[in-house]
Amino acid sequence: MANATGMEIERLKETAKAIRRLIITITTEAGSGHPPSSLSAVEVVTALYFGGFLRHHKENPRDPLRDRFILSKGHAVPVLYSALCQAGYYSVDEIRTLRKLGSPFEGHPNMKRLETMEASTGSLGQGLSLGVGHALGCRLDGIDAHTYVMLGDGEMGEGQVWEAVASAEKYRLSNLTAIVDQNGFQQTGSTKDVLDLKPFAPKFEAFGWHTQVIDGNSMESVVSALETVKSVTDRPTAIISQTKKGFGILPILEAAGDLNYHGKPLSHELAQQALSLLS
Ligand SMILES: Cc1ncc(C[n+]2csc(CCOP(=O)(O)OP(=O)(O)O)c2C)c(N)n1
Ligand SMILES: [Mg+2]
Repeated sequence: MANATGMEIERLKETAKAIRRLIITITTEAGSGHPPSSLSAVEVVTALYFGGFLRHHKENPRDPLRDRFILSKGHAVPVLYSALCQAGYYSVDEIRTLRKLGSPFEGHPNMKRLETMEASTGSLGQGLSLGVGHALGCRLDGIDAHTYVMLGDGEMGEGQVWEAVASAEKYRLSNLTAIVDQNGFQQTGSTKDVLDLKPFAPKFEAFGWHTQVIDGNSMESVVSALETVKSVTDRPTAIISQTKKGFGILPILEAAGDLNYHGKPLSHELAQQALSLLS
């Protein structure tokens, strides 16, 4: 979506809202899951799938020529199921089976159950290494495809992430983009309190990556950052996406006195309130 018009941005914002509604609906119905972790990532996932950045085909999800999106913070998979539903891959009824016994819509992405899942993630720290593999593999096969990996800010404390950061630069993987969903929280509290890694941008830059810091809940900023990524042809790219965990339903989390609200679905009553906020 080079030079996205105001109308296109508005369309993406409406799509983001619909995806947020689906996230609330399916996690409340499941009675478990991670709605706030999913909600912070909505603008990025929406722009990738609906803004023309991620080449994907409903008819052939494993097309070798596809671009890849790896959700390394796999617990946020309701955002991905909801985006794929919105894109017509799955019906609402299908994704409503989230976390139910026998459903392929598991609590974390399972690539053996769903061919739209690029990687089986959930054990944090591994997705960027998988992304390096995809990016290298595509290059070796002469495939002009881009791999995007989304990581959590808590996840950045995993040592394996930094091995992947170093190796991506060694191979000058300009077909790889890491997106850090910096929502300020992880499982047990604020990311700064649990393990304060200080600003991410200088670290990526020190490893030789092209790096942008953006407001990740602003569709305009996300679209513009993804456009910039396309112009970088000599090294891997990082987007530090500063977001709010639970973006879209913050008044509800505030009223509940828990801005992290990690790993908890909304009650049916709170979900109704959330859906009217998102209408
Ligand atoms: C290796 C590993 N350790 C611990 C966990 C448990 N866990 C699930 S979510 C989470 C917090 C992740 O925080 P962050 O990466 O910031 O993602 P957010 O939920 O904030 O989007 C943790 C520690 C895990 N899934 N994998
Ligand atoms: Mg986080």
